[in-house]
Amino acid sequence: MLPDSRNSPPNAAPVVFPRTCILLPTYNERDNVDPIIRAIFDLVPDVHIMVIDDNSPDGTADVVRALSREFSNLRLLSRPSKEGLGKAYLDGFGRILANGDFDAILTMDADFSHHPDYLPQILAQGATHDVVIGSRYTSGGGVEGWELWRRMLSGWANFYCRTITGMPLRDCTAGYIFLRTATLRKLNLGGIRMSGYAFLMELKYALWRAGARFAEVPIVFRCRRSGESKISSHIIGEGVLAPWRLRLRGKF
Ligand SMILES: Nc1nc2c(ncn2[C@@H]2O[C@H](COP(=O)(O)OP(=O)(O)OP(=O)(O)O)[C@@H](O)[C@H]2O)c(=O)[nH]1
Ligand SMILES: [Mg+2]
Repeated sequence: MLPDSRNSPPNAAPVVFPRTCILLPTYNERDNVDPIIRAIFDLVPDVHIMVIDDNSPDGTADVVRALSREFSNLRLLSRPSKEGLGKAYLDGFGRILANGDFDAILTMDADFSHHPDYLPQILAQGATHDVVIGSRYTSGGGVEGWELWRRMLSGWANFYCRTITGMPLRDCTAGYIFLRTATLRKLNLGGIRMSGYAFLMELKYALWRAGARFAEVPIVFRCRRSGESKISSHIIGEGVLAPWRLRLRGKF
């Protein structure tokens, strides 16, 4: 446990953060990766960051290699090819669990949609919860800059997922997630097969079924700062089927 007194009012007991490794998946995030790593270390210098890059053709990994000479808490997991968000995260989870040095993992996008400013609050909630979600759909949260179709798709997807699976979460497709490693160890990670948004639902569903204590911290999700989205019709299609697959799996 690492005390971080910068986030406490004078004379208050310091907020105690769990020892956390932030996983940043990247595919063609060359222009975002340097500023986001600096922004994270500026706010929470004691965390570790693992960038999980799927051999981005734009040279994202080279930027991370250069930065790792400046920041000793930064490492790069370089994977041979693009396999989707789910596979990238599972690879990162496996390495963190094998390593055993961390109390918690935090997943976040590298494009500033998940702003680092929320980290102190999410980590503070992590002291008393197994899972903390940076949530767009809890009171005080929101989305800025998305076209109408994307807002409607995301809002509908959450309502749909909650209704079909019974998960009592406001933001079932969120990717800004703090997870205790002890809770993650209870899951059969080898059984998690989905990718994209479906992976994010499957992970939360597995955590919920394992009895995890959840908190949702409101965040405003903003459009990516630079570069292109990797969302595709395949990712959306898998997301539409995911709640039904999870519900059926839960029954048998
Ligand atoms: N390692 C790895 N990272 C990925 C892959 N696909 C997406 N990512 C990263 O995962 C995060 C989320 O992907 P985005 O493309 O931003 O998806 P999104 O947030 O749904 O779409 P936008 O809002 O349009 O940006 C970003 O940091 C991506 O670089 C992948 O196949 N492998
Ligand atoms: Mg994004």
